[in-house]
Amino acid sequence: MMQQIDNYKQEMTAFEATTAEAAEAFRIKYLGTKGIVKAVMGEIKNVPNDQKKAFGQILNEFKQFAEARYEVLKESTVNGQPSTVNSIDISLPGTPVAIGTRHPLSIVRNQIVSIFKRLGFAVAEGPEIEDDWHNFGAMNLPEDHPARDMQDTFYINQHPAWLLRTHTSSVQARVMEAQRPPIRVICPGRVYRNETISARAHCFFHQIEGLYIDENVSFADLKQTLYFFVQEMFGKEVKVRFRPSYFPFTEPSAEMDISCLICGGSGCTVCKHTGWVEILGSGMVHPKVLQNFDIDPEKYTGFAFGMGVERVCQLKYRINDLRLYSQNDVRFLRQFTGAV
Ligand code: 2U9
Repeated sequence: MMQQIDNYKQEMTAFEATTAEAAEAFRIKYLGTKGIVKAVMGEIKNVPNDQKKAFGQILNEFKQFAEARYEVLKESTVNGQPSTVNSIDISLPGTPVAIGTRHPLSIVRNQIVSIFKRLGFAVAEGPEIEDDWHNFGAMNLPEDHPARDMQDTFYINQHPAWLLRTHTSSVQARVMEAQRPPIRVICPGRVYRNETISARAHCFFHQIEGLYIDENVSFADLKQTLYFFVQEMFGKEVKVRFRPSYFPFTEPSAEMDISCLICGGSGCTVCKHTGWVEILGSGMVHPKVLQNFDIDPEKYTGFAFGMGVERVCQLKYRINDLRLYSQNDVRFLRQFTGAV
């Protein structure tokens, strides 16, 4: 009987009335003298005496349920208006769903990653909290290198052997630990440096580093790969130049400039009237770094490069204050709605 009462309730809830006649049909079916509610109430005579009180309460509640439903159906068909209770008015305009915008750094990172993916580079990620070996030791940074200084690197107070990675090279180190050449990988991610925050410096920023190790990888491969990247990123007309440089993890090392996107090379404030702007650092992987991972430098060679995503973003969108990236100001972020 309890099951039967539940079924009737469901039936009543599902009953829709678009006309007064339909509401009346409901009344006759459920509340009429020969209706379902009366019939169910008649069952009380078959219930044992000690359960009569409890069952009586259930029957009363059932009757009230039917009456309340009838009132709703009747009300909603007044003036011949169809019932909107329990139904959706599909002619109403939808509730707008606020769609955010991709962060400019994500847009630029995705563009860079997709260019290198087309060249066959895999993507690897790693921890932001690192140990000294993966961040510094394996990268051939001497014990007294200034980057290891507390003034430049964030060390974890409770665990001084750990630090916040200062570059994503630590991810390449982990790849080299786990894999044998050929290795062709790019590592995007956030890195940390102990800097006072200003328009031109921040205590964290984003890098993309790349590493390619195989037999017969040469400086020509490095140049052509990075030239291809620049043309895809900034356009075919952009020129590049390499300047000799120094990094402990590469030898020889070079920094790459591109012709100024703003003035086309004729000289402006962005390129400080030189016609060139620096975009990334690069070089042939130092033999000691290869040896640190039991890769024979006589058999294998490789090139590596690193760039700041904020820097590429600055050149592409002319964003000249690093703090804008992390202030969460929607007036800044909404300007990138059209970008993918
Ligand atoms: C391994 C071996 C070598 C990665 C490299 C640079 C040059 C470089 C800077 C660019 C701007 C850092 O974001 S920045 O401040 N990076 O100039 N990075 S070569 O060299 C590696 C990496 C991993 C195993």
